[in-house]
Amino acid sequence: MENHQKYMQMAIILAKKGRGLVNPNPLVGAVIVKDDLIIGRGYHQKYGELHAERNALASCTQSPEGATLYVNLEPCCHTGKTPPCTEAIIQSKIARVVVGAMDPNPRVGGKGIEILRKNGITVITDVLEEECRELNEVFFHYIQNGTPYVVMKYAMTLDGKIATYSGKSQWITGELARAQVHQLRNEYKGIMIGVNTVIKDDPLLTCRIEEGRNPSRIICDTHLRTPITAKIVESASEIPTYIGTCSRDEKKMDQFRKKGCRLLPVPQKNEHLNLNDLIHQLGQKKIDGILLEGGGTLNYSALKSGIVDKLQVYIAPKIFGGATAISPVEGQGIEDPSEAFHFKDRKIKILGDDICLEYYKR
Ligand code: AOF
Ligand code: ZN
Repeated sequence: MENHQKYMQMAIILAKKGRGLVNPNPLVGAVIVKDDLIIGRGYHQKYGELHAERNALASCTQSPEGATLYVNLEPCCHTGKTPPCTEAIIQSKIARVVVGAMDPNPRVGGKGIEILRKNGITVITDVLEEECRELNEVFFHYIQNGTPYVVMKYAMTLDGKIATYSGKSQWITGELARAQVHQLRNEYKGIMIGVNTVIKDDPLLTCRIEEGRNPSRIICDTHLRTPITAKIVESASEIPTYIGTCSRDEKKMDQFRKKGCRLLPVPQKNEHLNLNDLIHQLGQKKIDGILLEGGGTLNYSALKSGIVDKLQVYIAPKIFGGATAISPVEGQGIEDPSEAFHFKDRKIKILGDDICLEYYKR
């Protein structure tokens, strides 16, 4: 019995070690197996450094000649920041390569596998393909669109509130859900909020896990109303901070620049800034994924402009009530249920007493 799935699972686990460190490149892990014995393993550790395949080959405890290499992404065949992995695989006399998902990077896109086969290497594809695609959903989106993958994330009560009528929101979910959120802040390159949230909550949006890294903060601020004394602004010299704005008040913009903020001039669309334009600019700045953390006005604009790729909703077993207590998506809303924003491919995670629902754009 072959253990393709077992070894691919190991490659995925290895790949995950690169989370937060390799953006905008993919998470890749590789395992080299000979006579059902693991003789090498490696993963892509840092952006611009050696790919998983080369790290695995370098770690081999015996000759990889005749061995099988498991890798969650099709090996590359181009010279980028590093030479093609296909070359290293061929040279090492690996006999067989088992691939999880094909690489949609136009510089690879099936050519990696073709080269391996031309050199007499047996290639097996699509092993745990779905898991491998999910692992790199950010990369797959970014390499094909050039814009960040946007995840709208919020936590609410059973009656759909994100704060009480007095505006207080700490805490809705339990510890497990909150820990997962910090994990996401470590993984996603960007975190986006609207100016109202800055004014109301004055958040820092940092990642509070050991050895984690902070995401770049992005404030959507049509009229440049962010308080110059906001914590985000005060910490902008240490943590990359972007302010997307339609304001052209150079004097005011300079005050923010002096604090280390990066201002992105964005055209206006209706009463708000054009989110599609903003995410294109962020894509050019190598921001491959964004956690959208509200508030309600921005969430509605994001849904309306079609930039939301994934929804992540945490639900806590509590009820706040209150006709004026706010909900996750505000704005004008739709008039008729037939105009609803639709999602697909539901996933449910249990986090203690809370649940986490994930849906994808339809
Ligand atoms: C990675 N790590 O382990 C694998 C990658 O610019 P480069 O040379 O680092 O190449 C990046 C591309 O290489 C990337 O977009 C993907 O298509 C391919 N595979 N990349 O960063 C890896 N296997
Ligand atoms: Zn490579």
